[in-house]
Amino acid sequence: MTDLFLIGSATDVMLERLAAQFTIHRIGDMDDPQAWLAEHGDKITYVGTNGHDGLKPAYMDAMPNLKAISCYGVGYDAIDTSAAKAKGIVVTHTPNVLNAEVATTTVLLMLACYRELLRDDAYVRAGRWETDGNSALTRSADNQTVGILGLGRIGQAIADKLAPWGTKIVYHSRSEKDVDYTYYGDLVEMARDVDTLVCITPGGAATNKIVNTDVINALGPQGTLINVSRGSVVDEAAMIAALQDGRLGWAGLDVFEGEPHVPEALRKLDNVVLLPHVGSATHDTRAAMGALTVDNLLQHLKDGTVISPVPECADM
Ligand code: NAP
Ligand code: 8YV
Repeated sequence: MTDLFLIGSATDVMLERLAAQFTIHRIGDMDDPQAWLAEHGDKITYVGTNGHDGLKPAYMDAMPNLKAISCYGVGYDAIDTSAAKAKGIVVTHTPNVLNAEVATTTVLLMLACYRELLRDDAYVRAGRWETDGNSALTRSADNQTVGILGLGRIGQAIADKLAPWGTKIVYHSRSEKDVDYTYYGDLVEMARDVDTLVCITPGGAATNKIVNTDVINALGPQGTLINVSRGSVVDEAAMIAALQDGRLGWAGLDVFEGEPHVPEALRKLDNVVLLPHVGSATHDTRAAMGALTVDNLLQHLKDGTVISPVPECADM
């Protein structure tokens, strides 16, 4: 049997399919993974991991015969793809199969912010409807201008899902796309012109804190910030300060800088909706992501090719 090093969680179906072809070594079962790899690393030829945990450079170095890393997720900023490619290791991920789910999560966060879903749920539970009468009015989510930061696969799915709300879509990315939406080369300028800014770029150095104080101030007191990309994309301290002093109106967040840690100051605010990075976390979508994660490994085992390499490894 071929040896697979498995990082993070996997569904039962994934484990069953993997166990039929691989001897699985789960990092979660190891007291000291680095010490385990020092002894056994040379027999590992495949790694299964996810977008959060990635693969530590020291672990990659300790697996001299590694052939492929399969990432259970589309984002792979926690994997050093340049180092992998230089060693001849192909990296795969799970694009497209989660587009619709992450778009649904985005719309969910946006609607929850606009219609004060959490406030009004708490109002009913506290019995205040009976004692205090109707709760305060909210903002309509109809006919808003939404700026998408990163109009890629998921960004386009978000734009599609917002169409029934009469949304005007504009976007910012490094390059202009062949679409009918207005393109902004300047993120601050776009933030100034929109009601809601949706972040859905990859994480990593190129997007680190690109939603900074200037962008947040431009979005303004009536603005809503939705982040479903990576916590690193938004300057979290600047965002919290702006939410506290009213320079930013609302935030709907699925991702955080130091997740699973969410700053106490953010948890105390009532103009935020907070989710524990569940953008793609439904049984159906995780099944599709899991199937692609395993399919990539099994295909490589069979004939040395993969189905969905990350762009950097597409020519390998
Ligand atoms: P994608 O198709 O590659 O789209 C990414 C978009 O971001 C592209 O339009 C790209 O356009 C733009 N972009 C990249 N770097 C940029 C930069 N420095 N400045 C501005 N725009 C930039 O990726 P996807 O499949 O839509 O996934 C996007 C990301 O969503 C993932 O990488 C992951 O971080 C996140 N995600 C989160 C969850 C969740 O559970 N919350 C789930 C899935 C994915 P240009 O190249 O023209 O700039
Ligand atoms: C998952 C994600 O949380 O695909 C991504 O980039 O962030 C999410 O779908 C994660 O990768 C699954 O482990």
